[in-house]
Amino acid sequence: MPTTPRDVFYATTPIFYVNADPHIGHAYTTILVDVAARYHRLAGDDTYFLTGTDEHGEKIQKAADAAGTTPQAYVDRVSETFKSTWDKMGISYDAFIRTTESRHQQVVQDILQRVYDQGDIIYGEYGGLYCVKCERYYTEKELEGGLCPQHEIEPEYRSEANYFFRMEKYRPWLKDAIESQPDLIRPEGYRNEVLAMLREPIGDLSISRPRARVPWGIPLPWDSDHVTYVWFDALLNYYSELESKGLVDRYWRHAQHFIAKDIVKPHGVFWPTMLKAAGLPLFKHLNVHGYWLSDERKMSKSLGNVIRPLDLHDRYGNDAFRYYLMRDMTFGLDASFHELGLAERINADLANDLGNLLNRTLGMLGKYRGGVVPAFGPLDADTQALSDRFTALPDEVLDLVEELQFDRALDRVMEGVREANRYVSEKKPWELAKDDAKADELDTVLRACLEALRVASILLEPVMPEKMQALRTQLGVTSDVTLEDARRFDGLQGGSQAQPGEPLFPRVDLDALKESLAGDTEAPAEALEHKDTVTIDDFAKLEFRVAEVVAAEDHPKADRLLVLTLQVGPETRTVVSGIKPHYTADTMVGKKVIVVANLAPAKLRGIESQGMILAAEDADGKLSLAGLDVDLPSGSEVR
Ligand code: ME8
Repeated sequence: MPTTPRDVFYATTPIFYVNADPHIGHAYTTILVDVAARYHRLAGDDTYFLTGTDEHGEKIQKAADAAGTTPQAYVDRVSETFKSTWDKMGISYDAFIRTTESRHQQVVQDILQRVYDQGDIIYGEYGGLYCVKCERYYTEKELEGGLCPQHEIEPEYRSEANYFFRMEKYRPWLKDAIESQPDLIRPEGYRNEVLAMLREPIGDLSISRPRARVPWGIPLPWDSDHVTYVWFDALLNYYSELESKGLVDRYWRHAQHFIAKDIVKPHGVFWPTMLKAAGLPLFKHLNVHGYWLSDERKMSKSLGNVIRPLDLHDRYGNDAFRYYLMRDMTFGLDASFHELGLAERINADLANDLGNLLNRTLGMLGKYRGGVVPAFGPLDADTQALSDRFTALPDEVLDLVEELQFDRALDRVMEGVREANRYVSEKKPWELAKDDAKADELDTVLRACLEALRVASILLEPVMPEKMQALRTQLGVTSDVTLEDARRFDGLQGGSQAQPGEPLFPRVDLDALKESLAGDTEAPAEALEHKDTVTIDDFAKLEFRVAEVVAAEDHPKADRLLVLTLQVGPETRTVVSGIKPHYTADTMVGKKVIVVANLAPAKLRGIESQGMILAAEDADGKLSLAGLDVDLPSGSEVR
């Protein structure tokens, strides 16, 4: 029987920029919201899960130019890549919004007009330091060593006549709102970060760009010479989705945004003040997680350390990958992504603890009871304790999920599984099986293990949807389950037949993995140096791009090195190159070169090089840069 919903859960991921394909950072937030949504659905909550893509702005326009295509064709293609990646990964989103959809644009224009009419948008001149990759101005104080803290690039000075949203006016209100609602921004560290921003003037927010410079955006309804600043446009997706579908009353006040720490300011400062000015209520929570680091650094295309989610999903299976991401990150803190860590986690928790309980239980059930699920005999104290532990788990797990402690929620279930394994070792069913007088006791032990597996499978299903259904199929349960089914320790049908199958989580061969990981980092460079043959797969790992040298200078600490600033499509990066005896700094500017774009960054005499440019060398050591026959835009791929 359908029950009345316990609660309402409206959850959003950031809408991702379409200037690059999805990496595991994007996958993490999306999987996280998927997991949260699945727990809420399991609890019977009225759940709505929104994701999508952020498709306007200068950065997208530049990426489209670099790809030699129109912005619309470009955003259509990359948005589809995001969508199909999430589909392949079984993400259960209820809606996928694109900011180029007319239903979204309409809501943005309506809200802009409303805020303009009430006098909260004014026209003025502004100059400041702007990071194109973040699409926002930075104050001197926010920069680290003069660089954008997110992208480690120097912001450019810009001054423009734009429309401004009178954000500063709402600062006292926002400070009060955050102070009076301690869990509005969670975890606390990020709440404090926003409160610290609000201790000083936040200024007014430039919310338009001249159309002559940035045509790719939503025109301001009262002045079509200007388009809407991408953040003002993008943040409104969370609301336009509901507004355009008549769902505001049902979901808006339950909104929970999930983001990483890179976009705390737009979400913690711009967004609430925009809502206030538009006369709309605040969201319920802003939930901020940390970064997945690769090589101990934030993953980014320009640093060449991006991990692609589908590679891992293909290699280890979707569910094991999801389990690792959820188990190995504590919400709010950074975590390091290591393939070896992923494999070790699979072996320890999934193959050893859970897989072992399933295999030994079904093995014994087959051997001693022909695979037929027995009824419980009398419950002894140990079995009762196991039952108590498992029936308490659903509430514990949901409470932890509510507090965003997904890692602890999973660990609670796994502790239960480990406890069940200990119970088997102590009860020694193989001994009980030798004594006919202990048949009831044996039934009890087998049944208790089957029930433990069933309950664990329900509570782990939001994280591992396919494998946990497969697990229950092996137990002989094929019907849908609810949270209520997890609250009982007698949910199986006595007399039903188990259906043992393939092991759910094969062990990963760690030695082989270590060898291949060591090989991965050395193979391409070494093979090229020694002119060994490489496989097509090795070659496909390298990414070559056309780059334009926009600045060059001598390395301050090395005679033979030049420090080049390259424009690679929309990205700017630094490459340190040993071409100096043959090319001087001033002759390099303006040249088109070919760069190995996904080389791990390396420091050369104190300056980090984010790639390598190609040059031919003759027997006398004379160099000639590899170039293009016909001029192509920077960022073009070389295959
Ligand atoms: O900022 N670790 O889009 P974006 C964890 N379009 N999460 C990561 C991550 C990492 N290393 N890297 C990225 C934008 N993410 C705007 C958002 S919303 C109205 C507009 C995830 O494509 C994380 O969720 O740069 C982060 O906040 C988001 O990707 C940034 O995605």
